Amino acid sequence: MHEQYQPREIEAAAQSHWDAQKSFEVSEQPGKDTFYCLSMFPYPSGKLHMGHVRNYTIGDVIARYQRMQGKNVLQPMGWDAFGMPAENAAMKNQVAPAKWTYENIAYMKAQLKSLGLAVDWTREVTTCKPDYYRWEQWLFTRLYEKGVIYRKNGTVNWDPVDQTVLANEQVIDGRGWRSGALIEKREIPMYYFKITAYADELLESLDELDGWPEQVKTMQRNWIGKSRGMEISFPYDVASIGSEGVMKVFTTRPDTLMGATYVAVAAEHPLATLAAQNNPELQAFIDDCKRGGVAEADIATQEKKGLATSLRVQHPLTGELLPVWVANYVLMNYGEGAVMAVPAHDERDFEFASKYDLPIKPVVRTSAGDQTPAPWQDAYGEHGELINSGIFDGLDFDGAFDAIEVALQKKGLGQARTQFRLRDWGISRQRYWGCPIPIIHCDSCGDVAVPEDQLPVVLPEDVVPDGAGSPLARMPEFYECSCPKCGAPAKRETDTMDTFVESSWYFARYASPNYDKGMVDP
Ligand code: ANZ
Ligand code: ZN
Repeated sequence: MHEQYQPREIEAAAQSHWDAQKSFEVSEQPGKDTFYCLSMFPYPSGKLHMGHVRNYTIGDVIARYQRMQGKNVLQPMGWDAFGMPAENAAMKNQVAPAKWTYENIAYMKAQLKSLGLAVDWTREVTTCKPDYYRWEQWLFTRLYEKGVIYRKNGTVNWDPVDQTVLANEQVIDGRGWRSGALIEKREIPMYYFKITAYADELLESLDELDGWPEQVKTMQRNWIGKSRGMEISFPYDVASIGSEGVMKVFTTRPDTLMGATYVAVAAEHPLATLAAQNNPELQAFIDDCKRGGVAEADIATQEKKGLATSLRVQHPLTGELLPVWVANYVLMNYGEGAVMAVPAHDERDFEFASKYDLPIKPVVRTSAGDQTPAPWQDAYGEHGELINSGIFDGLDFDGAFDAIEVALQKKGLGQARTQFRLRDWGISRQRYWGCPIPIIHCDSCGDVAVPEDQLPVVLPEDVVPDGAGSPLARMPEFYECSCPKCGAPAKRETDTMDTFVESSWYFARYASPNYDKGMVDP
């Protein structure tokens, strides 16, 4: 025996023995307990880094331990092989993303193998290969026909110099990473997965997830973000707005309705646009708000800023006229893009009202029992007994919720509703190195899903992108086609899917990676 551990000799011998024995190849064995040890598959970025080694070693320890317990253990490995880094490398080195990716996979696979992981390599999946992504396209067409995937306009970052759409991470301090040009927001048609239709199901299923850390489940719950509240309409003051209509808000605190002292809208709200028409200062403020980052976390922490407009709306119950403000803390894509502001009981409204000297009217008795305004230090956000609220005085939160709903319903100005924070998933990317979206655009038939017998829509692999938009959009040999419905000349979609679509289902493909009659062998 050697004094010292000799990894080259010992491990090479063990590994060639495992290879010869097919030690880690698994098949179904009725009666034997099963264990699926799934580690997140790597992006083939070039070489393994210590993070990979750490991660896959942990998985390997678990897999081997379970094997020693006598279980039939599946530990697969594959490649999350589409994505932007391959395009960036392609531009830098003038090499096709496909070639770069396949070379990285070969290199990293050799490295992974030298680690001697107990992986069943016969189940390797590579997401940029047609035998994988054809099933993703197949799923897309099924979901599209069911209406679970639909098309609508979405906002993208547009680089006016490079004439291309940029991913969020390619925008640095509001400028394009290559051109340095100021980025504009543009609306273009994109495809969406209707995940909001499953919001309740997703939320309820979290309760059934055993063994997951509570913080992770909480993060998921907050991400789905279910709120019970009320949609309340504030009728326009015709004298200042110039037309009839209502401004809607979503609130989780309808019990504080009698304490609303102003309303605030997002910079993108139609009332903000209207108010800015002959108000250059307001227009400049709106432009400034639109330029800022769109991340909710940034918006929550930034300094609250706003500008008054000359517009007024009526309080839905008292008819009192309330001023309309444009405020940077109101998000356009949540609720109705507008809030009824109750500075006495909402933190953000309190900060704003204090700054701009707007009235603060308490309508919930604090636990200390005080009820008259004067030197308010902070918003009181707890539920409690209503005060200063006329006929609703004395009610608690639930009582007030119901009574105010009834009062609003009588006037057709409000009703209870559930609001989710979750958004539908926009999966269109204006990039080359991704799974082609299997849609054909026909002038007479509209958007037609590619029929099953024409799948896969194969991505040409010998292309070197140059950064000026997707090369597919400049390749007639790719996009020229005929309509599957009427046969007329038509145009193939040139956008590709977000690479998270591939990494959403590879765990299932590992179960039957070579099955060619469907996504997974039933
Ligand atoms: C009045 C009010 C009074 C509110 C009060 C809170 C406390 P969650 O729980 O996250 O659903 N809100 C509604 N739409 C908004 C938007 N587009 N941008 C920013 N804020 C918005 O939050 C619901 C609350 O967030 C709503 O209830 C509204 O403020 C605000 F004492 O309405 B509340
Ligand atoms: Zn047609």
